[in-house]
Amino acid sequence: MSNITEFARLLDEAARTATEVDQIDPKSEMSLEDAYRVQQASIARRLERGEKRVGVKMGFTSRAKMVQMGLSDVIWGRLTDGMRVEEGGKTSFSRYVHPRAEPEIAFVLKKPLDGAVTAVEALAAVEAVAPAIEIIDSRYKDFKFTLPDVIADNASSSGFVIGPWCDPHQDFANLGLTLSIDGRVVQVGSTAAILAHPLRSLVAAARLSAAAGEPLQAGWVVMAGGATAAEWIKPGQYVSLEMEGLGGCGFHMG
Ligand code: OOG
Ligand code: MG
Repeated sequence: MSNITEFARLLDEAARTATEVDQIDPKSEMSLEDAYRVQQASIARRLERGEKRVGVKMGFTSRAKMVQMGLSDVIWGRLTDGMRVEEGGKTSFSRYVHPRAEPEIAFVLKKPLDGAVTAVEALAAVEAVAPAIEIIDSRYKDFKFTLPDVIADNASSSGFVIGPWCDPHQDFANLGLTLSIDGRVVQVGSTAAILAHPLRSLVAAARLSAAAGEPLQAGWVVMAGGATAAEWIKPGQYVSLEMEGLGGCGFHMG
């Protein structure tokens, strides 16, 4: 379908050049399958430019995020190495249209996870867990979108920062966390906000990725989704996350 290729080109170019675009499906007429086809084709363009696939991000896995964006279906997107921001490092504001940051927890896998798995099976495939910050940046004007829009736009995925990798055998079901900007706490929450247990997000990632024909691979990172609402980030700010028991991470928005 040429529409799919055309929307993929539009959204990939918008992301590449940090330029906002009109919503592609403001009336929500596109099927979710087609929206994911646009996402896949858009990421394929990044891979053709030499980026490497490194994992999956989950979206709308907490009530705080659903309420903030007015959508309630769990979505997912594809992560590439080009989206990685070094822990404690700097990312340039010019790479984004209107970035926001949100506190998450990340998994890295030591085994593939294919299809329907239990939480126990999912945990057995986890090499480590880490506190993480996602930088989301919708390519749509005013950060406004329908469900097909945001899926096509790779679930607003733009950057991710990962803190220290920790033993996954500690209990990470309900860890307190704070997100700070320039040292001022702006969001307080818990990993329990993520589907009541972040492992549920990994289980969903395994199911959805396999259904798309791209099962989770050993070495991939899975971002579990924002535990709180996201915060706007301005140039010059330092954004940091502290998570009970796991430590923290941060980045400069240059
Ligand atoms: C969509 C992405 C949602 C999350 O963690 O819930 C997401 C958005 O809010 O723009 O990344
Ligand atoms: Mg997120």
